[in-house]
Amino acid sequence: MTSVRLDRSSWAAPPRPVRIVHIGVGNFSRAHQAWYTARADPTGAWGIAGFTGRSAAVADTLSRQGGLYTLIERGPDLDRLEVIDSICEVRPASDLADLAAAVAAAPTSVVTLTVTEAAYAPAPASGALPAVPDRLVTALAARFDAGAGPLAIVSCDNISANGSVLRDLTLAAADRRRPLLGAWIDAEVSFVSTSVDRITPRTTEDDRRLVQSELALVDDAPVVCEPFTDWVLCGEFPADRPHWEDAGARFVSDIEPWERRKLWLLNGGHSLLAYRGLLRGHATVYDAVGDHTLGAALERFWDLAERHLPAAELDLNVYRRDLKRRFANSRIGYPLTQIAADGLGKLRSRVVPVIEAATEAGESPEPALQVIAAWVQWLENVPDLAAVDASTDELRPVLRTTGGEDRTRALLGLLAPGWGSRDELVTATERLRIDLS
Ligand code: CS2
Repeated sequence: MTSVRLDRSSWAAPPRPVRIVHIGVGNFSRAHQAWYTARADPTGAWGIAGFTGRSAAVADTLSRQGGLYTLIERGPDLDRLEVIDSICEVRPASDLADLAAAVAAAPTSVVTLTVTEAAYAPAPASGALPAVPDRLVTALAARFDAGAGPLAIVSCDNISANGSVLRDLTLAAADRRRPLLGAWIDAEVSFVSTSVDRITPRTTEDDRRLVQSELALVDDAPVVCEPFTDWVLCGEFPADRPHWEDAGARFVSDIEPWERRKLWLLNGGHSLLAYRGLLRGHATVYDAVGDHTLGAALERFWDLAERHLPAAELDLNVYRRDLKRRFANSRIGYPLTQIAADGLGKLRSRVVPVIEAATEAGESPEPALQVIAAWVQWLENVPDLAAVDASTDELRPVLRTTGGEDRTRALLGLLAPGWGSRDELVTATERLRIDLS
């Protein structure tokens, strides 16, 4: 069978008009928000202009393909392939003038972001604000100057109260820039908090070959994800938005229970399996969850977390049962190294709050503390720190100059304010670390 290159010349529908700007085009946003938009809007009224995040590599490839790519939904038994056409253009993050122009354009009503947890943290040494809100402020200033009216900014990163955190950072960055800008943002720009969920492993050469053999398409940028997907949103859309609910998204008045359920149970569970699994020689979530010791540790962690979630509202039995099925999807092969990366930023949202909730209630946090202990032990053996954590500047001095309990203390100090001086937490973590080593 002859294959054709996937690009706009082989695609019947015209490019959609841009009404959404996305910052951080990567595999996850293409498996999630871009899929929701394509699914919710089959008539093609909503197009996305994408800007890359940390890695600009995908910009060239996707641009060559006119933004088109294949989404491979990988179930336990079969793959379902579909070409997604909601992204119309993709540019590198460095094109700040283009970003500003896209956000300032009157038809743009929504800006979505997937920029990773680390992008929301101020620089450790200088306390300087992170770069993403600064870029956002440049873009919002252009919209203010253009008189293009209100819009919604939708954070889709795995941190709690992501919309509110981004709002505070953006307003702080705006205040430093121009006096009236902050007031305009406050009045006209809404920051929507969301909980996002879809397991999206890295794409492999086999996936590219699969697209070629199944669809006769040469696609250099397919994305693989599990069939499950979830999106919970909370906040106003002062301009317009796609009917994402038609694709299954849920709009709620209080995001906290939903984001906690997802961050604590799924992401926290992932990190437990990643650090403990890598220490035990496993490679994927599927391998780790099948290890009886880790399966039991996961249940204990979930039991602890569940005691601090509003059970009635969240249908936790069903959620946990589904999670087990999702983790046991052998065909996803989700690499533990992918989860282990950027632990400092990730653990702050997914494991630290569980430990805090347990200690405040006078319970032993040990089922959650083991994740931190395993992270500390895993960091010990990482050959190239820069390759596994964006917070290298914070971690490197600690890893270079300390060892044993001092190192554990220093790492806990980085994870959460005051933790470095909580002796009982440091001793318990160090004891668990030694058990895992
Ligand atoms: C994972 C997440 O890599 C990780 O840290 O825990 O990417 C996880 O797969 C997604 O949040 C699932 O929605």
